[in-house]
Amino acid sequence: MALINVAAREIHCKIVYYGPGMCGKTTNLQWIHGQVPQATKGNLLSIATETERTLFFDFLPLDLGKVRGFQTRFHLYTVPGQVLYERTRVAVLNGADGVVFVADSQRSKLEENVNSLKELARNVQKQGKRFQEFPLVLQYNKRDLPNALPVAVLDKYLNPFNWPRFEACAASGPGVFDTLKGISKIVIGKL
Ligand SMILES: Nc1nc2c(ncn2[C@@H]2O[C@H](COP(=O)(O)OP(=O)(O)OP(=O)(O)O)[C@@H](O)[C@H]2O)c(=O)[nH]1
Ligand SMILES: [Mg+2]
Repeated sequence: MALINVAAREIHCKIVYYGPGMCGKTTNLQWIHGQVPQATKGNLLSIATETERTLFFDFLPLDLGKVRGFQTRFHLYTVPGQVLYERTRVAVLNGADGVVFVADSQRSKLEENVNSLKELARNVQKQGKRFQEFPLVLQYNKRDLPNALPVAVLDKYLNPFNWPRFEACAASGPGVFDTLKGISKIVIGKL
């Protein structure tokens, strides 16, 4: 649940980027960090192995302006995507106000995407929430690659509930902010 500090007139929201290994979660945060003005962001904290795979999470604090006189502070997190880190994902997911599920559009990654989404559903349900009603947007990343599946195919396998979904190339930027705006709108709408 979002943390509301009435005295300081601040709302803190936690957004988690979830998805299979190497789908581009960290790249999303790096792009956002590279684009937003200094005054509105904190430092991007990344804890990665030497191969740059996320070990625990990446963290980026952002100020997204005012909602009814309250300053909204967004805390963006990524999870480590490698299968064996599920316990870390559960911990990072805890208390999330919204999730961006980043899918890797490549044909060879379809099964990994499906498994990761199923795992997410399980973990949301374990927190006592209904997955279908959970604030979530999908991002189909790596649209630039020649082996990217058509969006209609990804929709068929990954979007049973018609979540808002965005095509992106996180490495070069297109779609990254549309995705962030999409989830922010949903999270703020729920406050
Ligand atoms: N071609 C292409 N490559 C991308 C895109 N987005 C990310 N990548 C590359 O995919 C690789 C993995 O990206 P990361 O952002 O580290 O992936 P991650 O989801 O954080 O991976 P884990 O931390 O291991 O879970 C990197 O080499 C990125 O440069 C994209 O839109 N297009
Ligand atoms: Mg990462």
